[in-house]
Parts: sequence; C-alpha cells; structure tokens
Amino acid sequence: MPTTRAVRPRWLLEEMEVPYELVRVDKKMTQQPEYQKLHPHRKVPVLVDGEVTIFESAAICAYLADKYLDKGLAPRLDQTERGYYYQWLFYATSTLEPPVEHFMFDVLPSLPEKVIPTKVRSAISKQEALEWFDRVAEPLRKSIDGNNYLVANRFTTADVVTGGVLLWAKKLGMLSDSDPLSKYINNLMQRPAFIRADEDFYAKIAPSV
Ligand SMILES: N[C@@H](CCC(=O)N[C@@H](CS)C(=O)NCC(=O)O)C(=O)O
Repeated sequence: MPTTRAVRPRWLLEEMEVPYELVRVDKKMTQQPEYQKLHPHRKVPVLVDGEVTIFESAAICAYLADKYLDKGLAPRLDQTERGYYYQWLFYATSTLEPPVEHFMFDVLPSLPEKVIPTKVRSAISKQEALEWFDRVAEPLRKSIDGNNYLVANRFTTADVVTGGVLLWAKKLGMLSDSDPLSKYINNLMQRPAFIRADEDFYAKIAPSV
C-alpha cells in the first residue's frame, strides 16, 4: 500500500539488496478473513518470511536488520551503539509517532483507523498535536546537529524507522523547511533505496499547514 508505513520495511529491503516479493494490497483485500490471519488488525505492513509472520513496521525492520546483520544496518549486540540504536527505534514509534498520528486525524479525518476509539482520535486539536510533536522532536534535533545519521553518524535501521516517521510528518506539512529535521529528511530522501521504495511520495496527501 503506497504512502503508508509499509514503505519502511520496503526501504530497508532495498537498502540491503535482499530479494523480496512485494504484494500490493488495497483496503478491500485487507478486509478479507484470509488477510486477518496475517495481520490481526487488517493493516499494513506485514512480513511473511518462511515460518515467520510479523506485523508492526518497526519490529519487521528490526527483525530484518538482525537477520541480515552482515549488511551493516544494525550495530552488533556487543557494540555500545546498540543501546542508542534501540533508543531511536523505540522512540520513533512510541514517542515521536503519536503526535504525527493525531495531527493526521485532523488533516485526514476519514481515515479508517479501526483500532483507535473515536474519543482518543479527537481528543486534541491539530495545533496541539503540532506543539506536542515539536516538544518530542527536540532530542532528535540535538542528535542530528552536525550529523547525517542517528547512531554513530552511520546509516542504520534506526534512520529508516525514525526517518520513516519524519517523512510522514513532512508529507503532512508538519515540518518547515527551516527546521533542522528537514535537512536530515531531505538527505534520507535522496538515497536511491528510498526512491525505489517510496512510489510517488506526495500522492494522496496534500500538505495543509
Ligand atoms: N503501528 C503499526 C500501524 C499500522 C497501520 O496503522 N497501518 C496503516 C497504514 S500507515 C494501515 O494499514 N491503514 C489502512 C487501514 O487501516 O485500512 C505499524 O507501524 O505497522
């Protein structure tokens, strides 16, 4: 499903140059009982790798980075950078992503967010989500100051996942061009693997701030 979180594992697979089969799904297909066997919430992405079927974009990326550790996109377990790597992976989806998701509900109110109660979706305004995002993004701004990448200034899967959340924020118009995070994102967007993975970056979402 283009322009969704499915871009993250696809981008990583392109970076690693690991052969994979991409299955294009649409909302009609995700409603089928067969699909729910793969993803309990009928969402994307989901990875099927032999006996393993995993949902959650960040978990899929972490799994692939470790499975193909020789590709150098995750620090090894015995490296101190591993701690920072975990930090940014978990930060991306548990701290940085929630305000982006809330902002999006306001920009695109008809999203089929099946698992989130309406009260939670409408609890805060677009402006409040923007301020929330600004606060939680601060450590990220500090970390990329003078650096191109998050962990030891070397491209890793933490950039795919954290960058993936920021790309989405950029798509929605949450990041101004003068924000230092825009420079970080623009750098990531020039990577050939990202270009191959993200078809039509601005499709369907018109920035509105
Ligand atoms: N936390 C999950 C979120 C998955 C998710 O919400 N996916 C959205 C696309 S970004 C989806 O499948 N939307 C289509 C739908 O709900 O029908 C992840 O990171 O994989």
